[in-house]
Amino acid sequence: MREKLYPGGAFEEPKELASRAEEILHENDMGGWTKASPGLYPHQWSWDSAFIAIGLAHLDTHRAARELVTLFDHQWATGKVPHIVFNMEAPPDSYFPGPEHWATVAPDSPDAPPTPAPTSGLCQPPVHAMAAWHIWEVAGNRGEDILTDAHGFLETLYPKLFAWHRYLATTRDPEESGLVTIYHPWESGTDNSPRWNAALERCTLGDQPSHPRPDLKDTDPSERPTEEKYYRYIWLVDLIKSVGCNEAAIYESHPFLVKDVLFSAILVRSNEALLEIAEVVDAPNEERSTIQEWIERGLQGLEQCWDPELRLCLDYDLWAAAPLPARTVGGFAPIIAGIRNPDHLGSLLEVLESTAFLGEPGLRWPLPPSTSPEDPEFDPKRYWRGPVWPVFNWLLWSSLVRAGEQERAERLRRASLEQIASEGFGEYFEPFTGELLGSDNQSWTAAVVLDWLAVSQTKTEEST
Ligand code: 2M8
Repeated sequence: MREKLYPGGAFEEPKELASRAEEILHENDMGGWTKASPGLYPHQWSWDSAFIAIGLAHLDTHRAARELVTLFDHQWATGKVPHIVFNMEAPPDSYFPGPEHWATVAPDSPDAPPTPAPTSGLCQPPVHAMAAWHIWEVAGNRGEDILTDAHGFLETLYPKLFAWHRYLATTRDPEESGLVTIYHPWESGTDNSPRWNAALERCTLGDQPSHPRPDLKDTDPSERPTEEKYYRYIWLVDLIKSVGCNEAAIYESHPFLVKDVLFSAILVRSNEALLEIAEVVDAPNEERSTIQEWIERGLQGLEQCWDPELRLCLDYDLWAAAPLPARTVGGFAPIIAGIRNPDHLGSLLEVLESTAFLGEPGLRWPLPPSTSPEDPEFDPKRYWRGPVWPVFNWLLWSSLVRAGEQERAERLRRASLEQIASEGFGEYFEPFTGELLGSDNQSWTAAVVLDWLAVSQTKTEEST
C-alpha cells in the first residue's frame, strides 16, 4: 500500500491564486471568447466556455455574458450548440480534426450553422444555462446597471438556450427516455473514459487513412488517448461526416449510439437553471411547463440506469441494448442531477467515500480519480481514465452544496484549491503523486478556482 501523502491539515489559500487565475483567463482571452488552453486546445470549446463564463462572472459579468453569446452565435439551425467553434487564425496543424476536416454540411442545408461554418458537428454537455444563471446571480450583487445589462443578456440568450435544450430532449432522445444519446465519446466531455470501452469495441472498423496527432507534440503520449482509440474516434467522425451530420441518418445507422448519464444529469441541472431564467424573462407558461417535463423525465431516466451492484448510475448502449459497466465519476450523475431518491443518494455518497474513490489511502489529495483505481481500466496518467479533473470536482462540489452536503462539499473545495495551489492550473492531475498532467494554464481550471475563491470571500465576509 502507498504511503498516505495527504496531511489533511489546515490550508491557507495563497493570495496569488486569484491573480494567477485571472491572468490565465486574460492570457487565453481571444477577445469575446477564450481558448480552452494556450497550446493543446487553440479553439473555443462549448462546455469549456460555459465553465469559463462561471469564473469570468467574478471578474466582469459583461465579459462572461459575451463568452456565451459568441458561442451561441454559432448555434446550428437544429438548436445544436457545436462542441468546437474553430479559431480560423490558429495554425492549421495545431489541432486535429480541425475546420478543414469537419467542413461537411452544405451551406444551404437547413441544418447548417450560420456561414462561414467553422464548427465541428458534435456537441458537448449543456452547462450553458447554469452559467447564464450564475452570471445573473453574480450581477445581482453588483448594482442596478450591471443587473439591467444582465437582464438584457438573459432575454437574448433564453430562446437560444430553450432551442438547445429542446434539441437535446427531442432529436437526441426520440425514445423520450429522459436520457441524451451521444454519437461520439467526444460528446460526453469525458472523452477517453472507459465508460465507452464496450460500445467502441463493438464497432467494426473500416479502412482508415492515417491521421496527424498534433496533441502529442507537447504532451507525453502516456497522458493522451492511445493510437488505437484515436483511430476509432476519427473513424466515428468520418461516419458522421459521410451523412452530412444528418441526425435521422445517424440515428438509423451510426454504430455508436449511447445514452450518456452524466450528459443527461447536466441537462437536468441546466433545465433547473433554465426554469429560473424563464421566470426572469417572463417566458410563456407553455415553455415553462415543457422545461418542467424535461426535468421530471430526466430524473426518471437516470433512475432507470441505477446499477444495484456497483451502486452507481451506468450509461446505456442502444445497439447492444445493455448498460455499460465501468466505475467512473460518470456514475455519480444522479448527484449532479439533484437525485430525489434518498437511498440512492446515500449509496452514492458511500461509494464516493469508499476505497473505490476518496477513501483510497494512497491519494495525494482526497479528490475523486476520474476512473476508480479499483476499475480494471484505471490508468493514473491517461486522460479521463484515472487522473483527477478540477472541472469535474467543481460540478460535484456545487451539486453536493445543492444536496445540502455542505461538509463534504467544503472538503472537496479546499482539497481542490490546495491541489492547484501546489501543482498549478493543470488540465488534470495524477491522483497518487499529484503531478500536473495534460495542458498547463487550462482556462476552465482557472475559472473554477475563481468561483471557489469567491466562496472563501463570502465566508470571510460572513464571519466579520
Ligand atoms: C478534451 O477534448 C478534446 C476533444 O473535444 C480533445 O481531447 O482534443 C476533453 O477533455 C473535453 O471535455 C474538453 O472540452 C476539451 C477542451 O478542454 O479537451
